Amino acid sequence: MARKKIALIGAGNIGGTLAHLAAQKELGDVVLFDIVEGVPQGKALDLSQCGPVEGFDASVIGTNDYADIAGADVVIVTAGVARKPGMSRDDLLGINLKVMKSVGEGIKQYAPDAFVICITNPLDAMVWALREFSGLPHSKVVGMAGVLDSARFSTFLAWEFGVSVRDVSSFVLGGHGDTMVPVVEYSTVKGIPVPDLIKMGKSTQERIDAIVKRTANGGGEIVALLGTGSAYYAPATSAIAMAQSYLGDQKRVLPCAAYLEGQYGVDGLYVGVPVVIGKDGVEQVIEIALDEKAKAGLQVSIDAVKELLVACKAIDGSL
Ligand code: TXD
Repeated sequence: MARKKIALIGAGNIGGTLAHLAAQKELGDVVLFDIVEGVPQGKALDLSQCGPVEGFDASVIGTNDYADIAGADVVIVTAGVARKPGMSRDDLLGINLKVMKSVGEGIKQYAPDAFVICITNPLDAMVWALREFSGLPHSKVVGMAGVLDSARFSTFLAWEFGVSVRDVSSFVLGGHGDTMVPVVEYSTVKGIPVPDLIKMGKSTQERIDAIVKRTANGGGEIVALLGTGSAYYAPATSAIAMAQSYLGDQKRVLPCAAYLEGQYGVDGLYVGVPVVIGKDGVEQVIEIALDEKAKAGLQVSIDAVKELLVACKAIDGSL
């Protein structure tokens, strides 16, 4: 059977890490694309030379030509620029929107049957724009944020309770970052909900509230420590889990930025919700009952996404 093909658009920190993980896990042959000449080729050569040591046969090539992504099964998009000092949120939006336009057109032309995972920020708006520009079905274009946010939440909960991260399952909804909504009632240690663990004296409401806050600021905490750039190991591994669920038809339940058509009272927006990812892409959106606090939190997220889409449409009249 021919190997699958994984195209990575953007060969920066996350793109390079994605290429390494995809090759190591033999998800398929890897094509690393960037507009900067030399960087994807250099990283691909370096990564190819991991093969003999790590024992993978996947090929890794670097390119500046979209034609090389032809027929990709999965496309993961990290292309764009990060916000720099002096740059407004709208400046960033304008730049990355243009990037999504070129990436979307490249995917439309060369990989229209791919499952597309967008990582570029501001995530909830960029995934929407990428879908618009690519014209792919909504079920085949998703945003990665929730897997990362819930991984951060689970890490902190495991530390708090002194248990294995494997026994922690945490639940987040909504946008990426500030507007994320961690749902504590659905977060568990081996099935025991966090509120019950508080009742059992394993933690306190105050400590859990602090963890929720730390999770929402999880990206910012790393940016501040690094001084330059943002997190890339956990963002990359999160997107790989989504790609694996698609390629292996695993039907994992993963929180992703997915297109809603009425679910959670939202129509026509990408919002972070639990979905089932299998061979058809997003196969189900799981709609859970929310209490008033979570509903209000989700509404804040939804309003923030709506605002971003208005700004996108003002910048690009074709949207
Ligand atoms: O949870 C999440 N979704 C995120 C999102 C978590 C962490 C970081 N998140 C965002 O991912 C971050 O704000 C950025 O928007 C992306 C990528 O982060 P990364 O750390 O990989 O950024 P880099 O290292 O700056 O890489 C971006 C690459 C760089 O090599 C550019 O040359 C390239 O994108 N680039 C392009 N590639 C293709 N096409 C175009 N037009 C283009 N423009 C820039």
